[in-house]
Amino acid sequence: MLKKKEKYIVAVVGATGAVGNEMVSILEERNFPVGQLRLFASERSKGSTINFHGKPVSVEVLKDDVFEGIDIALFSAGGQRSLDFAPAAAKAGSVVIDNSSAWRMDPSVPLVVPEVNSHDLMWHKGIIANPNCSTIQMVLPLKPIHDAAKIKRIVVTTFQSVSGTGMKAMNELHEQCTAFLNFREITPKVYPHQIAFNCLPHIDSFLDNGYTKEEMKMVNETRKIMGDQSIKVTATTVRVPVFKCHSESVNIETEKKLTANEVRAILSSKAGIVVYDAPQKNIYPLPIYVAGKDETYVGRIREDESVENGINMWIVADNLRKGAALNAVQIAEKLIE
Ligand code: 25A
Ligand code: L14
Repeated sequence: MLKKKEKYIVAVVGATGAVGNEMVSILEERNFPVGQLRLFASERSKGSTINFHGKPVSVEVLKDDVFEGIDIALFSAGGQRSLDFAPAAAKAGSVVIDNSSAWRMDPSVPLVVPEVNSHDLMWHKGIIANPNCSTIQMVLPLKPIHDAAKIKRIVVTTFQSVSGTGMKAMNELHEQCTAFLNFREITPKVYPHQIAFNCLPHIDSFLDNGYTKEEMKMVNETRKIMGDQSIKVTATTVRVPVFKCHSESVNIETEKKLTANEVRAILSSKAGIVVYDAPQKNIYPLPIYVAGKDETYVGRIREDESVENGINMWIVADNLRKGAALNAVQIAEKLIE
């Protein structure tokens, strides 16, 4: 467990990736009490450096025996690395905050969005899981609505940016757009189809039930974070040619009736949420404006006229920040509070 200190030795595993990079800059921005920063990636990145508070920090190769003395280890190097190295880190006394899906549904691992269920941090045993990006931005506004009116069912469709897949996918979208506009041939590499000027109803791999893993993560993680197995969830996850921010069309049915104005009032007072909802003035959340922001933006709040107690809304958040790196750093902040 973490002992109270003035400054902590913090590691970022997968530091050269899209999420890892963001973790380093968020630790700096929020002035997290870092005594020493250790950066890890694969052999490929050996010798490269990343600046932290104006000073270059060298990237080291990840090995089992590097964790001695590290207080907090933020992992974002893919699921396999988390399975392979998080237990060794926890055994060495580090608290691991893991961004992959490897440990999320393990009953001995808390799955935490600080604004929603920071109480679950109490029972961690060395590994804490950071939820899926699409799930984080959905449960953040839905939890206070659930507390007020009990959500019975959620129907969600996502519009997910390519940065969720990592740096390679961001480069691929850029290259395909350039190729398309110059009448050059496009050869997909990261995704099974062209992503430029297209939408792919396919994120992560397909399961026997016809859903993707990403869709089932939204179902199972939502229930675990909200602490309510009775909530029914169905999801369709779609990759869109956007660089940063995931958007979501969310429909909920509640036990108690809520008007659109009541929902706006509930959400307006909550930390981490911005109600951005004046459609007559063309005001609604957009990925290009929410990119780089910490808050989750909610708009297009309206009553679903096809059912008795239903609400529709449009939710946008920066998937690399609240969806990944920021949420992980906020968990670390709670731990040292
Ligand atoms: O293994 P998985 O489960 O399939 O998942 C790996 C993918 O998950 C992304 C990650 O993006 C990667 O594409 N990812 C991780 N967490 C995520 C999250 N929460 C997530 N996506 C969404 N949500 P990435 O490429 O941006 O970051 C990868 C980071 O992990 C480091 N890493 C990889 N293998 C490692 C390792 N670290 C330690 N030990 C290992 N064995 C990786 O470091 C990076 O920091 P790197 O040194 O390998 O990357 C340096 C540059 O090389 C590029 N690159 C990555 N893979 C390849 C590659 N270049 C060529 N060929 C490749 N196969 C990276 O873009 C990086 O810039
Ligand atoms: O479970 O957009 O963290 O491809 C990693 C990949 C979330 C989605 C996870 C993507 C996923 C992400």
